[in-house]
Amino acid sequence: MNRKYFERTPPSTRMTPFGIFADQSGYEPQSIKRAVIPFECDTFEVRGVCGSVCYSGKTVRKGYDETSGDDVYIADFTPLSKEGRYYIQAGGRTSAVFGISPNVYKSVFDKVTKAYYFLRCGCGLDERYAGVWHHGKCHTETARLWEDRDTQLDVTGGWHDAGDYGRYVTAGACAAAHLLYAYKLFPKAFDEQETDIPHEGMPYILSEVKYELEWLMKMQDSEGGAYHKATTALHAPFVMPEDDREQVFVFPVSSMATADLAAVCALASGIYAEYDRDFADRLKQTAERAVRWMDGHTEFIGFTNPEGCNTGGYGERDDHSNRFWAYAEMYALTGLVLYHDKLVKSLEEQFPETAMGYGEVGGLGALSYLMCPHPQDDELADRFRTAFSRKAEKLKAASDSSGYGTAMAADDYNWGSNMGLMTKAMIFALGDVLLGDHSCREYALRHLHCLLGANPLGISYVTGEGEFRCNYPHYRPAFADGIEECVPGMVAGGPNRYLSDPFAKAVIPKDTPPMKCYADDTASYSLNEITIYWNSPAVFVLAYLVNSI
Ligand code: 9MR
Ligand code: ZN
Repeated sequence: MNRKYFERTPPSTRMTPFGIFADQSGYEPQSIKRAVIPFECDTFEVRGVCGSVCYSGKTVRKGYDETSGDDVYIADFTPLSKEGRYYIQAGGRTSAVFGISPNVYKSVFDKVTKAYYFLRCGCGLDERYAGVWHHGKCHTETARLWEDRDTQLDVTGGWHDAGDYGRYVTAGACAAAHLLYAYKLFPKAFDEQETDIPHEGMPYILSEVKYELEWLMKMQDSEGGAYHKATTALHAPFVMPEDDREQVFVFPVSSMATADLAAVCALASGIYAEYDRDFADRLKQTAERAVRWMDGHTEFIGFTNPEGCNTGGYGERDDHSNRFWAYAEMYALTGLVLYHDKLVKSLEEQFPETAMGYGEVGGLGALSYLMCPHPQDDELADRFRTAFSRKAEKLKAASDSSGYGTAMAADDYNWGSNMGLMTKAMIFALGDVLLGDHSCREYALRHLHCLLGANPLGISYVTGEGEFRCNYPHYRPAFADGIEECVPGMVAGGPNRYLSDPFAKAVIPKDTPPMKCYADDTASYSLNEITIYWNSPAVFVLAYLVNSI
């Protein structure tokens, strides 16, 4: 590994210069506006950037908050609705500058969406679209099957998964599905998206997701199964992607990858039909071949890394939720009773029916069923609606009792906790638009506020957004390009109380409260990596918020 990587002064010693924590993007004029003050004080002021006092109020003590270890006081400035740029002042300390404006999340929405362009593999990034972060073509050579090195395959394209340059089918299918559902539910948000990428006569987001779908389809073998991943044998050193010239291998088929491929291709086929008939047909054929493979392989075929390979495993304990999701999407696409029967049968197995992550995908299946244009079994639809509404109620209660306003329990601060934060906000978005519970919007916002700076470290977990933001993610190009400012729009994994890498163990004291177990440092892969499926829930939530302005 690059020597420089170890010799650099750890930026994790960078502390927030602010003592009061607010959403650094800001607040919509009519929304509830609260900042967190983690020290005793009675009054606060909100000042315009020019220094004039625009609002003053009394704080309310919320009490001791266990996940942060802070004694929390709330500064509520909801009545201040005038557009502008502000900061809060109390007890001799200040917050970062934030905005109040109707489209205050538009810019961060554009950034987290554009992040996918920066993660493209195999095409090179044009200066016209990528600005200073342009770079050459990567991973363009023919791959070889891990288990039969003489067999060569073209699996170029898709997005790099994360800080590493691997490409994994389950992770890619999940991220693409989040983006496709964001588009399906909140199309208006993408209508006006000005983000500049190569367009294909379809909305911006669909052009971007198409890039991943083309790759996903290449990962299908001749029998319909999906290879689990395409990566080098070992993680690349901290070099630019085009300088990673090791052989790419394609690893064996797994039943999770095959089911997820079927699901996402079926979902996509319905969406792209309006713009590109050929592409939609190819997606449908891929999905059909994958479900046929599933019918012929009812046993679980998992994945563990073979000896000699250390890239991501993405193993799962079972494929129950994956199969359910696949049949649900096939039914939504075709309306065929045979798929309805299969999805009902798949529910004989136990799995969480509201889960939205890359491992458990039951929530995506339930969402598919609820949005399906074909006849529904009332009882089943009710079951899914009830599951979502119970989940939302449970999360609301947790959020109401938490100092920083999120439904995150201590144990939720694990690897990639910002995915947990944003998938909870996804549940609230669905509670609002699917179940008609409009009180959910405020809860979704609270989770976004936490991501964007209303947290005990006073940091925005999105690169390029906010006055004090993460800038040194465990993301190879961010280190190797030599550019001080990180590519914008990347959501960092976030606090992880389990401190699962040597750097985290070395710099974070053991008894640190879960919400403070974070360091903005390239070296820490368990705290500060980025991934395509940590960004995608944020895109979903922001699309929901931007759509309803
Ligand atoms: O998010 C994954 C985490 O739960 C695992 O413990 C960890 C170790 O296997 O891997 C994480 O996933 C990584 C994947 O394996 C490779 N790409 C980056 C992912 C995020 O760190
Ligand atoms: Zn690449």
